[in-house]
This record gives sequence, C-alpha cells and structure tokens, in this order.
Amino acid sequence: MFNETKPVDRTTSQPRPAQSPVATVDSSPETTGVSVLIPTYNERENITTVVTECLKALPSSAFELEVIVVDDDSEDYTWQYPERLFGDDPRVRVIRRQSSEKGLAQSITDGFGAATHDFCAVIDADLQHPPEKLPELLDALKEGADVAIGSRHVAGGGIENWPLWRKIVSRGATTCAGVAIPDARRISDPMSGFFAVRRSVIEDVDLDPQGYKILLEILGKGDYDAVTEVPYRFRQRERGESKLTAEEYQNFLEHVGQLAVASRNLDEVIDPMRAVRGAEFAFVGATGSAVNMLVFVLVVSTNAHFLLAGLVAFLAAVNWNFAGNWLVTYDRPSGNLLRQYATFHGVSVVGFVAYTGTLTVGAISGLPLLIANLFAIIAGSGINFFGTETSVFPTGATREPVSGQV
Ligand SMILES: Nc1nc2c(ncn2[C@@H]2O[C@H](COP(=O)(O)OP(=O)(O)OP(=O)(O)O)[C@@H](O)[C@H]2O)c(=O)[nH]1
Ligand SMILES: [Mg+2]
Repeated sequence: MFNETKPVDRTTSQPRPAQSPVATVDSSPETTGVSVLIPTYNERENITTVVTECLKALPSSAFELEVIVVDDDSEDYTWQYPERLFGDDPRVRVIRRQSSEKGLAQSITDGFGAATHDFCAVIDADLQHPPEKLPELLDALKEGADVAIGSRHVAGGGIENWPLWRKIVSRGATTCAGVAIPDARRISDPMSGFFAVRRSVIEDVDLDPQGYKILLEILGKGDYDAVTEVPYRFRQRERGESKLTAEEYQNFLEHVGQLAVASRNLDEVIDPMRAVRGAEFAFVGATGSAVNMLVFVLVVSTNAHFLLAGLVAFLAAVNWNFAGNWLVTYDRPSGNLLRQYATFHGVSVVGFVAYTGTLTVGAISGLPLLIANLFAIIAGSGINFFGTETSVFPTGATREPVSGQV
C-alpha cells in the first residue's frame, strides 16, 4: 500500500498517505543526492539543533547530503556557529549573504544556485518544520513528484498553538495565492516554507521572489507537472524571535501581484513590478479621492465656489497621495525628500490641469458635479502615475524594462 502515491498531473495535488517509519527507508543501493537549504536570520539559539537534526534525518547510508545554511549576515553571528561546530563536516556549508537585499526567499534563491544535488529541500531554522519529515518529502520526489510540499492542511497535517488571527491571515493569504496563481489553486498549502523540489523545476527559471514565499515563486514560474503533499505538524517556535514583520505582509501582496502577472505570461507586455506599483498607486489614489471628496464637500458646504473647493480638495489629495506613495508604492525610497515632494507637486500640476479641465468640461456639459469630479480624478491620477514613475521616484523604475514591456 505504501509508495503507491503516484505523482498526479499539475492540476491536482494528492496528499501522500502517512507512512510508517519502515516504508521510508530507501532499500535501493544507491544513495539519494540532496541539498538541504536552511534560511537563517538571527537564529543563534536554533542553528546547531536544526543542522544536527537534518544530518540525523538524512544519514550517509541513504543520502549524499549537503546542508547549506544561507544566512543574511545575522547580527547574532548565527553564520559562525555551523562553521565552528560543523567545520570539519564536509556536508555542512554556510553562505553568509552581505548584500543589501536581505530576505528569506532571496536567500533560498541564492541557495539553489549554490546547491549541487538534483533534489533540493527547504526547511526553516527554528524547528517549526520537522527535519524527521525530510525523508518523506524526498521519497515523494523519488516516486516521481516534481515538487513535494510539506502541508499543514492535508489529513495528518496541522498547526500547533497558532493564535486565531494568524490562522485567519494564513487562510486569507492562501486564498489570495490561489486567486493570483492558477496552479496554486489545487494545492492545500502553497504558503508552506517546508518543501522539496527537483532541480529541473527551477533550472531555467528566473526566480526573483520578494519576501518570504519562495514556494509560491516556484509554483507560479517553475516547470513542473506532479505535485505531492506530505502532511506535517507546524510546531510552535520555542527559541528566538519571529522575523515575520508587517513589512512581510506588504512584501507578500506585492509578490503575489507580480506572480499574478507572470503566471499569466502578461510579463511580456508589462513589467510585473510596475503593474504592482500601478495597483498600489491606484489604491493610494482611491484613498486620496476619498480625502478629495471629503474636503470638496466640506469646502463646498461653506458656499465656496466649486473651483476653489476643487483646488483645495485636489491639494489635500496630492499631499495624501505623496505620503501614501512614498510609504507604500515606492517603499520609502532613498533620495531627497524635498525634491521628491516638489517634483510630485510639479507632476500633479499637469494632473491638476487635466483634473480641472475634465471637471469644467463635465460641469459645463451638465454632468452631475460628483461624477464630473470622479472623471477628473481618474484623468489626473492617470497622468500622475507615469509622471511619478519617470520623474518623482525614478528609482521605482530601476528595473530596466525589457524592450517591448511598458
Ligand atoms: N536568510 C534569511 N533568512 C530569514 C530571513 N527572515 C527570516 N528568515 C529565516 O526564515 C525562517 C522563517 O522565518 P520565521 O521568522 O520563523 O517566520 P515564521 O515561521 O513565519 O514566523 P514564526 O511562526 O513567528 O516563527 C527562519 O529560519 C528565519 O531565520 C531573512 O531575511 N534572510
Ligand atoms: Mg518560524
């Protein structure tokens, strides 16, 4: 009965039935080559245990193993511990990333580049993922799966002691991922950080994730057919701090936005990152229009001329939009804030002309004032976005658009 799990096609993923310990022992003589990647950031208290557990779970009798710790230059010197404690064990390697681009998913992407085996497994350092389940993930690959996912949401899987809000957020994120990435829809736990993958799945793929969710990047862009899910229980973090900040939630939404474009091959026409900024700009703009409307109504209620009300409302919205775009759309870009503020106002003048022109034409042609004002906002913000992309936060457009992309 065991090992009956046949990899199924890409559109459906099947949970792998719970295996008795006996069944996971690979009886075939040859060993399985596997690279285990562990992303670390300030995991001094956990790193020794997790490396030890991985070495124990994948003995040399059955596995040709390398454990690669990918550390983002932890302040607590996490990267030094494996070097000191496992320095003479050729199976253990440390990559100390000292680039400005910190990030879990980016680290794993670099880890894939350094890995030498055909099977690559990814496991967190804080022991929330059970190293003893690694052989089952690899068995699933040996049985033909291209991607083997440790799942909390199939029979036998689960999450220990998570507060309700995290369960709700995680479910919401899973739904988001399913909406954005068609291939993730039939996978019960696309948000998993515990998985194994055949190198061929990512070989010719330009992995460029943002934030935490490297598996989503692979599901959205990878070249795979069969996915198998292996149940596991996500344990509570015992030691060390969580690195899951609010910024990671924004990273997640931006990443999913990019994958929504890329997984539909729209990245041939639009730069996914620009599409995401466009959506964020529209979101900020939408809140800005609410500010605009509010101020417009307030000023109009003082019997001021509608053009004056429009001017005051527009300036209020411009300032709101500047703050919102600086904070959200362009992620607090470096550069001279005053220059950015002034240029944003300059760009908004052109938008304002379009705004006023549209409002005037709308009012004169008898459109209800509020509708005319709405059209004016759309005309204005449409111009503002490209003006902002090109001259206010040019860094936002650092990603050189490939020819033919907008
Ligand atoms: N290299 C690298 N690793 C990271 C980074 N952020 C987190 N990690 C590691 O990624 C793994 C998952 O991070 P956690 O903070 O545990 O995230 P989480 O499991 O969702 O959150 P908790 O349940 O609170 O632990 C851990 O091994 C972290 O050390 C980073 O920026 N760079
Ligand atoms: Mg954790």
